[in-house]
Amino acid sequence: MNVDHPVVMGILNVTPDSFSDGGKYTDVEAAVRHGIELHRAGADIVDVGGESTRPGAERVDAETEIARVVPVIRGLTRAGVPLSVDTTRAAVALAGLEAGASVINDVSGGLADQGMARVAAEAGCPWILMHWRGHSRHMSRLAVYADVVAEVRDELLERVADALTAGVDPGQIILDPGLGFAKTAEHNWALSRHLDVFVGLGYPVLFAASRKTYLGRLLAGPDGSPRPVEDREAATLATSVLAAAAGAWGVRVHDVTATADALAVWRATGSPRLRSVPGSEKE
Ligand code: PMM
Repeated sequence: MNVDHPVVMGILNVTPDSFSDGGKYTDVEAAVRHGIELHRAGADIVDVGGESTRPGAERVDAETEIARVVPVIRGLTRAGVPLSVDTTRAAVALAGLEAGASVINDVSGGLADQGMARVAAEAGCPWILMHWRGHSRHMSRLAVYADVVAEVRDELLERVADALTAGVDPGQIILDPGLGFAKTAEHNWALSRHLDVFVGLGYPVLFAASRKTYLGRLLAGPDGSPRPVEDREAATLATSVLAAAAGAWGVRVHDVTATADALAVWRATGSPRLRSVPGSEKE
């Protein structure tokens, strides 16, 4: 299936501690219900994650991650919802693919688990390679760049080179600059401003700003306190429309209904290009 708007990836975190939806969908039925709602609201893909990557988050083990995501992926696959599995672990990616997911969303771009490239190469599925420098617990220490746009680009190209060496086909690769992952607010703005640099690399680009801390900081109240997570939606919509205009392949968001509305306006106004939606052929 091709769509004439950026692919909308709806976020479904089956975690107790993700920054926006943590704790809401820890039981399988509620998670599956929400995933179906996201799809009906216009999500082309639903991204199922079982480990929080919020700054400072502690890791969970692979068994816990698998136990969280697999039943939800199975339930959503039965309902015909195209899915990605959001994980840095090869074992979890494999379990997610076997349960019905058709895309690997790896926030470490293959760095966290050397086995991920082999899983992606063997599955032949789309693999989202996000820019990453280390696990969430200590990533804020790694937010040091002389030229953030050039360094993120070059580090992503190293991830691509490793993936290709492992036998991954270039057509499987989707890039993501990794907003908020070892990035300060200034770094996120610079990457947003220069999204064309990433689009120009020739791979589809995913933009994932939804409700992130830098938007809360931008919209801080007079006392300097960041805008609460639930009140960052209008700012998120602005980022999605700007990313669409800059040529992003997709946006990863919490509020799919609002995003679909905003992108409908962009589509009616602009000059849309077709994007293919992985996994949608199953429907
Ligand atoms: N951010 C989060 C989780 N997964 N995946 C990609 N590809 N890009 C991201 O920026 C990204 C991600 C953390 O945010 P969440 O708690 O809203 O899922």
